[in-house]
Amino acid sequence: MKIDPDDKNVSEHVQISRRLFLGSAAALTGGVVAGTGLATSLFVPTAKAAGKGEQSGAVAPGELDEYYGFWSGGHSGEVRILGLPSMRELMRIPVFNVDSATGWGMTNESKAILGDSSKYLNGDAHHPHMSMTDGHYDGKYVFINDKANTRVARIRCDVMKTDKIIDIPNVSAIHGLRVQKVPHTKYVFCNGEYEVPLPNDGRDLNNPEKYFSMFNVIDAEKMEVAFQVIVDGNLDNTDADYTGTYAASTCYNSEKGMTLPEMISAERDWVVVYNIPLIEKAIAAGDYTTIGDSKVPVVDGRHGSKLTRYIPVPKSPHGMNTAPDGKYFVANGKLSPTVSVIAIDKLDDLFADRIKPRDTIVAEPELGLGPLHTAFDGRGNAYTTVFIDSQIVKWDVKKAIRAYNGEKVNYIVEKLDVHYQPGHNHTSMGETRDADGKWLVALCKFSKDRFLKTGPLHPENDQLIDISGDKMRIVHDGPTYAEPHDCMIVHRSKVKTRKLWKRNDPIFAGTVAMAKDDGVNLETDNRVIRDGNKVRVYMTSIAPSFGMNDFTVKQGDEVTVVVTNLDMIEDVTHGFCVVNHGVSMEIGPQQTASVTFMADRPGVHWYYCHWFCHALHMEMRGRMLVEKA
Ligand code: CUK
Ligand code: CUA
Repeated sequence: MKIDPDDKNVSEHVQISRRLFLGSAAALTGGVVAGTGLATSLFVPTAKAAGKGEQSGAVAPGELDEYYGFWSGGHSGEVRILGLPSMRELMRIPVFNVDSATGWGMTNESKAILGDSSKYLNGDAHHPHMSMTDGHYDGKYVFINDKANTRVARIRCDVMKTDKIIDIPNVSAIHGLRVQKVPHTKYVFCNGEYEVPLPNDGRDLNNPEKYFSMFNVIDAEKMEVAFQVIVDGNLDNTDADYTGTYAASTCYNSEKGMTLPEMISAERDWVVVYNIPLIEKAIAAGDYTTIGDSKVPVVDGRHGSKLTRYIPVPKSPHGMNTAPDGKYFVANGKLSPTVSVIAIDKLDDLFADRIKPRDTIVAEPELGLGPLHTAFDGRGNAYTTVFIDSQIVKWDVKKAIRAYNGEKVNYIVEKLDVHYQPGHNHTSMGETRDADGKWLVALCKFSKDRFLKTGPLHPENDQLIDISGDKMRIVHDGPTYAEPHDCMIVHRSKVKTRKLWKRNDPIFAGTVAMAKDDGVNLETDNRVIRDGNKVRVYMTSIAPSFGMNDFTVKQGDEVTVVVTNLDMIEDVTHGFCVVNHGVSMEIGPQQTASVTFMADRPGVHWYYCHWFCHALHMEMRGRMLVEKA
């Protein structure tokens, strides 16, 4: 799904400097607007204009943000797009949830993408990550996991819609997810979190010794599981290196405990490191098995395997983060006040058994209580969230290494209070080679007193922090609904979106093929096709009317309505909603969308456009006449 930047249908973010324009206009009029509220707001320094450590989160009305933020929606199941630094919510992308506005989970196109899992109405989306080429974001896809129903989804960034969702077999709950960064995102890596019997078909029900987790590797383009790796313990978070060779996951339950006291009994758990080329070789050599009905090749990566290594680290680690210089994996301690810094250039020696697992650890700085995730600024500093202390701890990686080697040196640069209990944090471009050290977002799990009260359930608090200067500075509190676990911040130059749908878009290709079979030209025809008690209603839409003012069906018919939006104007989206039938869908300009429902009650049933599209939007409606059976 490459998009052609020369295509006129692709949006460019040319920032017309209204400030400059209005500023010179003000000069021409002798500064008459000076001193008014308008003039003041016009001269609020923006991210671009500000100097080091003085960035403002203010983006004036009409001005564009510098970054896209992709936020996971946690157990809301969706992905949200924010603009940074304003933290304005720009869009929601339904993924694992059902969405009333767009009809996601109701339309035939979305059900085809959801596949068998369309029966689930919930999801738990944690880790959104964009595809990369040579360690740089390439603007193609965003991948995200569903912990609740063990799925992985792909979002196409040209239209910002989910285009693939797959179920991961023989594992329970997909948690950590990252992309292969180098040479490009051929694979998406994701962790099965919980331990289950293999296959989980009723055998070994109460025999945890026979339970396992697996590391899952997905072919990013085909969206199929390429292979799985059985591991000891369980798996939490993961990240990949910048050579394309290694990926690493944290394990918080090396004990394979089934209860909380059992899970936290050991003083050390571990990081599992996977050697991807070795695993590929093993599979090519036929050195794998399959599990149950699944055809996915499964390799054994348990202790003693050539394909993995286990690096002991203190108690129940959580986050796993690769430094943008490609030198380190950082495993975040959670129950230990430390993070463990693993030197990636020592991993070849580890796999060759020239060194011991702990010899790969080059620093283990003590940061505070409950380190969960670490981000980087590209200037040698790391920023770790400490959950219990409610702080962001900025630390110097090189100094932490010197301290580990016995030197008396203070590696803590600054501790900043955040509000409150942060989980993930993320820096602008910080998970790529292009880490630019401008912004840090702290995703705080509690907001307590930061906002007007909304009853027992409070929003969370995503805080925007200016890290461009010597001191960290909070510039914005951003209330969010359950529950952004993670986000990523992508410079807008990396993202090119379409203004209109392409008529041959694969998302609705199935519907186009159905129309072709029915001899219907979607761009011109408004027709009803009866096929037994199945009725297909094809209509067009151009603001402010549908191509059909009414259609007639019989009680008991299964009705499929296909709407093709012929509008060619950017931002003119229509909706199709049938009153009292639980039917609703979005039809963007040049899009075709369809929905199937039962005409189970005789009578007059109005359908209407629910997307405000025109001065005569209220009049954009028609009748479904249902004859008595
Ligand atoms: S996890 Cu939620 S705060 Cu799912 Cu990345 Cu750490
Ligand atoms: Cu079309 Cu409202």
